[in-house]
Amino acid sequence: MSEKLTLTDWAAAAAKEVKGRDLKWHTPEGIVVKPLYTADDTADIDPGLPGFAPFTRGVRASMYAGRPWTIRQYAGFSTAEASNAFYRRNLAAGQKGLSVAFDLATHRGYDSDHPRVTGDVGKAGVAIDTIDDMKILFDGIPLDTMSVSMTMNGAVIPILAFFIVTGEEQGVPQAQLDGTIQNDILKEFMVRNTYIYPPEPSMRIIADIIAYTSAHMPKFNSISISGYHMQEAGATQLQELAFTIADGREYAKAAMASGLDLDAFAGRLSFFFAIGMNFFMEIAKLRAARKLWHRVMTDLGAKDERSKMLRTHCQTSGVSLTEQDPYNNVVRTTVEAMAAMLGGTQSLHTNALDEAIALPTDFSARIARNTQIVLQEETGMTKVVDPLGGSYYIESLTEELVDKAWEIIQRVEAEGGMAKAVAAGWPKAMIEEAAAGQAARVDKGEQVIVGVNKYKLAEQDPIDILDVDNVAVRESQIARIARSKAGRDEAKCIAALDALREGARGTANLLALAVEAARQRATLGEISSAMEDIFGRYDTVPTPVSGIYGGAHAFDAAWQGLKEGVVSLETRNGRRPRMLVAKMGQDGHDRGANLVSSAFGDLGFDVVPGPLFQTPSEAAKLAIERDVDVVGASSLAAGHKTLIPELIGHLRDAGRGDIKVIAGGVIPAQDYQYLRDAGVQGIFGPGTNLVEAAGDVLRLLGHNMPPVEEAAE
Ligand code: MLC
Ligand code: 5AD
Repeated sequence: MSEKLTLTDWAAAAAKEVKGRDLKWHTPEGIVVKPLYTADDTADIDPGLPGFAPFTRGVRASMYAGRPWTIRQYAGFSTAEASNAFYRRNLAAGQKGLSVAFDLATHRGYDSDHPRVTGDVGKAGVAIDTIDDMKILFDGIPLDTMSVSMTMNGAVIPILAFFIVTGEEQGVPQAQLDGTIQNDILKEFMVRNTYIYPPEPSMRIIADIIAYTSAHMPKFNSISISGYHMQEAGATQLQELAFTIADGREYAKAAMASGLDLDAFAGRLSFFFAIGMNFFMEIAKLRAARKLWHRVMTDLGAKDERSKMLRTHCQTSGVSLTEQDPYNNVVRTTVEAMAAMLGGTQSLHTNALDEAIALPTDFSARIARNTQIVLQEETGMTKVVDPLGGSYYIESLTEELVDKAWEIIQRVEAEGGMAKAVAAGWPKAMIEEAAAGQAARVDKGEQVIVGVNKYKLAEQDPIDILDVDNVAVRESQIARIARSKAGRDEAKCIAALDALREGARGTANLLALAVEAARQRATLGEISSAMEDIFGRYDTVPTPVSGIYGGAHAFDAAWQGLKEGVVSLETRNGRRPRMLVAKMGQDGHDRGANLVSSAFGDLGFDVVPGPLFQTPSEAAKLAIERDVDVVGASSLAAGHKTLIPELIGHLRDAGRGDIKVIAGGVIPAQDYQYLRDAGVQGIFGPGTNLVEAAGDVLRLLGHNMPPVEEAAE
């Protein structure tokens, strides 16, 4: 019999194998992951049982052995007819729940005929202007049996009202409507930016919706408290976890403050997380989230155990996917989907392989959907509940995340809650710093992304992508708005809108009033602007972080060369090169724009961070007023073919065709020539290395730069 081996024996053996190299992994969360976990790490941990408090191992006793998670693919594009047909095809092919993506005009409360949204209609989701659109969207889809999620936060009141009245006109009473509305405004102010009203009335809207649904729609999830977009914006998993739970706590408190009993609504609060490539961290994150939520709700005084169950949807990470060598995305999404299921999600969206360039086609959507079906039906992975329960590593990582997130949640509480923290801006700044750090690691090759900074393809064939004919969609929407208005009783419609306006001034339930307006055929834009008349529309100016990207590159020769280039331009022109980073249309995805502002600022550029939601003419005006040398237009929501040529037109009309225009973001290779013909002088797609891009910009501004060496190689 050999002696019992100890950890010291293992450490000696491992050290010998790697010649003493340190094998600890310092994650962006500030967690030090060891190369080995043993029973010593979990001696004090009792994860409990699935279906029982604190639900670390899952909210159901039988979990997927009893019923697998819902395959719920988020989708929507162009018109209600096209999206309805797409949903029906997907349901016939094995999808189980619906999840509606609206276009950005709808998100921001504008009808399709509004002049601010010409580039956005039908592009990133489906255009919904009237109850007639909503009825077409769900035509032939029984709302009493199909659960429907709607990702809506800004224009929640008209959208939910349309949904309720659509049910009504299908013969489905409100009490039977099953689904979820995202309705999470705090993360909009933090990262996603499709808000309409200022924070205070926005929080009131949420309380009104929770009050209405808990009284009339017992099967409906009143909110989907979302961390997803934080991770997309660059948050670490720890930040995503902590801020999401803190947001949940804030909403529960807001609803209680409006007079509701916690247990009357808490069972219908729901969550939404991103699942990225850090496999075990993601599994631990979902387990930690459940344990934390149980703690928070117990603290707030919930009595019913159902009130303390964190039920969640997950979506595989969009930002983890690449334009380069896009078939790798199928592999990434599979790994992420496995993490979501091993973490115990209730519902899942798997991204399509063309994610980094366009919305899914039938082909890419099929592979994405089948990724889940294969996991559910071919692998046997659903047969055992929480199969990683008891894993030394997973259990100890779960606890570490719980403890670290709890510290952040306590800080939020100490400072008066999440609404105050969001107003103060520190969570957003923390996320942007994490994003800049991550971009620097990728651009320096320290964090590998296959096909982007390592194992690059010499040449890449373009793949077929979905292209929405935005002009045609807009015209057909405008025609339908006119028909809908022509068929209504104008006086009744005006009275309903007046009542809504009065309600906004007072304390009546806004959703109840909007349901009446929807019955009277008021449009989405009319309902939104009735409330805007009282609440106003919210605006912010971006404040890019500084020093993180530049700091990470401080000792790189290429970076130094760029800084010298900036200085030499300054010497030649008598001022630093000046760049407007423009965001046009209703596209609020500002991670790219903020990163560019921040990195170019670190290089010494004079950066003008443009406000969100400008029209092309407003962006041109700002560029001229600030006398910039170059405008960098960032586009992530498919408006580039409309908005950027218009911007160039306005600059030329004003006699400032000398101001150079470059474009960056989600721009498919198929569109490059179109943009070049329109006068765009540089195009930077997803996965662009900012050091290389800065070299290109300096060259464009007339500096004689040698090509920057590939940073990653
Ligand atoms: C589940 N059930 C079981 C069971 N498992 N019953 C017995 N045994 C088991 N093992 C029951 C549940 O209790 C429930 O009934 C019913 O089955 C449905 O299961 P569920 O687990 O609640 O799933 P689901 O209906 O799919 O709801 C999941 C959810 C919900 C609670 C997370 O909120 C949801 O669907 N969210 C989706 C959000 C979404 O799609 N978001 C997209 C964002 S995209 P009962 O009666 O208890 O309810 C985005 C991108 C962008 O945001 O644009 O930025
Ligand atoms: N259809 C399908 N997926 C979409 N996404 C956004 N809009 C749509 C849409 N209309 C997905 C992408 C993105 C995330 C926010 O949601 O994966 O990363």
